[in-house]
Amino acid sequence: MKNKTALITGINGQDGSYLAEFLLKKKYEVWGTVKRNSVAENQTSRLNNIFKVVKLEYADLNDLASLIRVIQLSKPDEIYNLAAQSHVRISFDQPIYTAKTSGIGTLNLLEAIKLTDISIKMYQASSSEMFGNSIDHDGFQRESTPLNPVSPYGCAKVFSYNICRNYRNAYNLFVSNGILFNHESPRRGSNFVTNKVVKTAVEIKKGLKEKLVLGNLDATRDWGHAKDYVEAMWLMLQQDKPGDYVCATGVSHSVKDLCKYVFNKLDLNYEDYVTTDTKFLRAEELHDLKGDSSKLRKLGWKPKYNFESLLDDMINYWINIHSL
Ligand code: NAP
Ligand code: G4F
Repeated sequence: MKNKTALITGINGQDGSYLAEFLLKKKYEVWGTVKRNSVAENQTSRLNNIFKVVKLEYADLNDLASLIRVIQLSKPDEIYNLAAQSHVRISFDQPIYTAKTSGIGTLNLLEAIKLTDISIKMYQASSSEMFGNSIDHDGFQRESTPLNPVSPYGCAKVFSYNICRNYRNAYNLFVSNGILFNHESPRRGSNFVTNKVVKTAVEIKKGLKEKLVLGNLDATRDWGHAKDYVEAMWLMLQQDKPGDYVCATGVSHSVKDLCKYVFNKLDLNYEDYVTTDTKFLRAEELHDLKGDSSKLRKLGWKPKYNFESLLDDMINYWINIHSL
C-alpha cells in the first residue's frame, strides 16, 4: 500500500515540528507550509533534525491561491491546520490580523479543500481558549461546555471551530477539531509563560539575569507536553468518522505553582526573583482551565508526561544550552 501523505500548515511552529517527526516515523511523506519572513535564517530552526526529509513550500493562510497551489502540489491524504497567530496576549494588540489568520484563514483552507479534493481529511487546531471562563459544575471543561471566548484569539478560534463543523455537515468533509489545552515543550515560544519562566529561571541561576517579570500569577492552566498532543491529532484523523475531541491532562496548576516548581528545582526561592508588571496582563483574562478528555481517551490516547516531567524536560533543555 502507498505511504500516506500529510500536509502541515505552520510546520515550523512548536506543534508542527513535533507532528512532522511523529508522522515521518509512521512513514508518511510530509509536506509543510512556511510563511514568508524577511529573515530566513532561524525560521526553520525547529526542523533542523528533519530539514532534509520534509518538503517545504511557501503559503499563507490569508492567501487562498497559495493554499490551493500547495494542495495541488502535495496531493495530501491528511491536512493538519496548525498555522495561526497563536499568542493570546498579542491578539489584543493585533486583533484584526489574528481574526484574519486564526479565523478566516481556516475558512480559506476549507475552501481550498472543497475546490480541489473533498476526500482529504483535515485536522483543525482548536483551543481551550474558546471556553473562556465557562466551567462545568465539576470544575472541568469538556466538548459540551459552552464556548464564551474572552480574547480576540479565542473569538477567532471559535469561528474556525464552527466553520469546520459547518463544512463537515454541509459538504460532508472529514474535518475534526482537536480542542487542545495548553501544551508546552523546550520548543515553546519563549514569550509563553512556561518557557519564559524556565528560561529566565535558568538565566538567573547562571547569573545572567536578576529578575523575572510576569503578569497574572493566579491563573491556572492544564499543562501537558506537545509530544503527547501531536499523537492525539493523528489519532483523531485515523477514525472512521470525524468528530471533536478535548485533549488535556485533567490536572491544573497556577502560574505561581509553576514558578515555585521551577525555581525549587534550581535550588532557588521564586519569591526572591519574581515581580509583576501590568504590561503582561490581558484586557480580559481566562482564569482557570482543566480539561476532561474522556472522549479522546476512549480512542486509546493517554499522556506520558505530567506537569513535573514536562517542566523537568524544559529545565534540562535550557541548562544544557551553553550559550546561556
Ligand atoms: P506556534 O508555535 O505559534 O506555531 C504557529 C505556526 O503558524 C508557525 O509556524 C507560524 O509561522 C505559522 N503562521 C502564523 N501565521 C501564519 C499565516 N498567516 N499563514 C501561515 N502560517 C502562519 O503555535 P503552536 O503552539 O505550535 O500551536 C499550533 C496550533 O495549535 C495553533 O493554531 C495554535 O493556535 C493551536 N493551539 C495551541 C495550543 C498550545 O498550547 N500550544 C493549544 C491549543 C491550540 P512563523 O513562526 O513563521 O510565524
Ligand atoms: O502561556 P500563555 O501565554 O498561554 P495562554 O494564554 O493560556 O494561551 C496558550 O494556550 C491556549 C490554550 O488554552 C492556546 F490556544 C494558545 O495558542 C496558547 O498556546 O499564558 C498562560 C497564563 C495566562 O493566564 C497568562 O495571563 O499565564 C499568565 N501569565 C502570567 N504572566 C503570563 C505571564 N503569560 C505570558 N505569556 N507572559 C507572562 O509574563
